[in-house]
Amino acid sequence: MEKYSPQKIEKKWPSSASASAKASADKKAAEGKLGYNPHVIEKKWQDKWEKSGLYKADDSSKKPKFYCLDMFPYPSGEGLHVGHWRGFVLSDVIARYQMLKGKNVLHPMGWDAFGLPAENTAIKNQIHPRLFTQKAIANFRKQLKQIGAMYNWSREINTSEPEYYQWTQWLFLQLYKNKLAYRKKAPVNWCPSCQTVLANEQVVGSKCERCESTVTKKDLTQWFFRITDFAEDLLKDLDELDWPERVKILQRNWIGKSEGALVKFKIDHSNQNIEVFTTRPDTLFGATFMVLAPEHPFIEKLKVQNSNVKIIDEYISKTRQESDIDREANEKEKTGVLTGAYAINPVNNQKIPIWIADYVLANYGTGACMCVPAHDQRDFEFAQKFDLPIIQVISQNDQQQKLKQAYTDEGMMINSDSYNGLKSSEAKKKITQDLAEKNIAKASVNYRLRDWLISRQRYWGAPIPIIYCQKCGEVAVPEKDLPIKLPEDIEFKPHGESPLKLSSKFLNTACPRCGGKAIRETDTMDTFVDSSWYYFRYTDPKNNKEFAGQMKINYWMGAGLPTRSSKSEGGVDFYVGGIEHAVLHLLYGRFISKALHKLKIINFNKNGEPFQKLFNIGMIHLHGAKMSKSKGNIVSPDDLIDKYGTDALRGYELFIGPAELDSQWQALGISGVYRFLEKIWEVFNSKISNKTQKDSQIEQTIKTVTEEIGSLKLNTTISHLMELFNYLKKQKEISESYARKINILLAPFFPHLAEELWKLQGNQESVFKESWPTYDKTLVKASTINLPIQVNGKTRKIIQINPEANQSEAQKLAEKEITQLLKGKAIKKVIFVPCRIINFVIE
Ligand code: ANZ
Ligand code: ZN
Repeated sequence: MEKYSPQKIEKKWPSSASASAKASADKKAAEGKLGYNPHVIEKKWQDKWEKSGLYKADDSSKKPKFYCLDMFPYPSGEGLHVGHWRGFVLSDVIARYQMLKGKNVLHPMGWDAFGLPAENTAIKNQIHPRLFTQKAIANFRKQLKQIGAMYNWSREINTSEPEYYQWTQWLFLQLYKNKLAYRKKAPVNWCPSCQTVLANEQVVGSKCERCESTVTKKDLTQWFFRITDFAEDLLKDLDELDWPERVKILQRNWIGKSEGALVKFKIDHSNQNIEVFTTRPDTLFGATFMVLAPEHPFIEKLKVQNSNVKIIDEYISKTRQESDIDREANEKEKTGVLTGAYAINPVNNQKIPIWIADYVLANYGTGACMCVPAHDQRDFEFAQKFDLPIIQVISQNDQQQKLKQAYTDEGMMINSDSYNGLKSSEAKKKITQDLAEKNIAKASVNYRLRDWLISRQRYWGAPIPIIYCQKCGEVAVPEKDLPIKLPEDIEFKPHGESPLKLSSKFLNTACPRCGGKAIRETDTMDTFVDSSWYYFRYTDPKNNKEFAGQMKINYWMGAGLPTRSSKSEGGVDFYVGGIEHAVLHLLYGRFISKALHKLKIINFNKNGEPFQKLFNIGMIHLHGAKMSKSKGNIVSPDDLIDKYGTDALRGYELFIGPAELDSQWQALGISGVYRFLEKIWEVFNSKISNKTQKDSQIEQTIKTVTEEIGSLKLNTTISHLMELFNYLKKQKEISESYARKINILLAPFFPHLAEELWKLQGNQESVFKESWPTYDKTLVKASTINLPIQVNGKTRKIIQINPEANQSEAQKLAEKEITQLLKGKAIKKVIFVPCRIINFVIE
């Protein structure tokens, strides 16, 4: 990249404008034409837009609303790179398009400013996290303003400011009052390097997500949010959302619903039972041993009359070093120890040995497992290693086979007494029923989802508003006393306990109930709590009486789009962010919104779903790796803007590839977009005339661009616009009326250039006050789009359909295509998302 040489560059050009861009502007100047000069027009319009308040969302508008949201960034010291920019550009195009479609658009920005990274950087660089964060925010804000995005900056929020976290604390109190926040002692994931507890979600392959140290276990009293109360709603309401299927799948797997039964096994020579959870009661006759998790409470009782005590203790202490993820890993060689005790299989009274093994987890099901090596791969491996009997009870036909691995499919029952010959799926019901009559089994549902561990022994977060009184015990801070402010002068280096413990001014307080001596909770909240509700705050960011006013929530989060299916209408209309938030943030956000909905604190829609439509932006790669600071392959937008201007960079970010896919950054790609913008400039400055004109190519482009914005195919939109200008360049003249339309068409993508051209055509008002152009239907080809037909969420066929087709038209066509699949099946529900999918939910 060129170096800064002030002598060579005129005032108009910023520091390192590219030689070619400058040369071409010079050439035009010589020809007496005013060249395309992004550096002058971009800054000018950014200032004007800000001054005129063009993008201020109006809370009391009668217009329909459109809430367009970017996942707010965590302000790191590194600033934004072009990979981050991609999502911000995309959402801005949509926000501007919706504005031109006559919507009252809310497009806010703010900072997810609390959290470990800021604290760690602060510790490393010996600077207070608040100072560090403020500096990083100032840089981010500057960078984001350069995008020329229509952010409503007057609604900026910062989660680390008391004006914000007061309401995070208030949220905690609402959950606490309603028993959705509670404390318990639990083995937690502990990062020895960050010196803090991590949520399961923050442990990646048994390593700390942040610092990659190996995570260990520690028993601590911790605060939890009862997200498990919402497991079923979080699962079932996913169906109605206009989200990428892969995100839904990730959430479904995370919630992990399993239907099965609890079965009681008697312990031999004892009057006690051990209960197991199984998803396959049909395999009971094949259960040849039982395994307890090393943490299972029964083990203490067993040890009393056991000669194996030492071996058992050693084994247990070894497993305590391992994370659940390690313990469950398939590749892991099976280990275990015998307890010496036996259980009685309730279906055939067989004595089966009880083992202890780490592959059974303490906090899933009952922490005890009936083991069927013939039909469960883990049990199969365990049985082979310890030479335990393998009895096949389900078969593809009705024959026993020599099994080389577990047979996990359904099939025909064998070796199972009176159940022989039944289909395994029937036997599953029947065995459960028969045992239920004898009070030995009952149907049961299990979720993998665990309650959300929200306490952190760290400084840079919102203090948990709880006080411990010597007399009254645990007391909630009264709402009127919020915020509980973070003390500023504090030793925040980690030492295993919360740094807040070291501040006696913070720690010691009076009990709000009895006035006696008390101390404060010193843990702070996980930053995912801050981001679980921030989208509400944008609707009413300055409110100091409520977390956000009802009316404003209802307007901005209410049912915006009339085409939505019944239940989860409303919420944020368009939410853009990376796939890395598929589980954590998006699940927590849904949970908190649903919890507030259930507590009747909000009611903007029927089920509290906060994000109607989600878009995952693909990542940008360079030199074969995802762009990131740690890979050292970052391209900063700042230098490119210096060279080519913002509009060119915006265009290239869109042009690089389908927005939902990962794409390769090409250093020279942006200069092609720059030349395209020069062409636009030239056409507008040389061809407009007052003749009247009908032109099918222009009409067609209006139609195509409109449809492509709707289906978010913005890379092809840019190429269609390029084709249009190649065409226009060959024309002698363009009518004024077409020029207006094309000018508006360009505006969402290249707002500065479009605004300037609009002005040059003699318009006084902003181009964004116009409405989106229409086209002459008689002059365009009828078009079709691809619509996937799904059955129970699985794509079965893709049909070509008119993009404007409504549900009944689409359904009629689709049903015809999949008559075979629907034959004899009752359709329970049809989910239709225009231009996206039609999904038949059948029995
Ligand atoms: C007997 C059986 C036979 C099982 C068979 C499976 C297949 P999902 O589907 O993930 O819910 N299990 C139960 N509790 C467990 C625990 N705490 N740790 C590890 N495994 C546990 O898994 C449910 C199955 O995992 C249960 O069904 C149980 O094994 C095992 F052919 O019971 B099954
Ligand atoms: Zn008290």
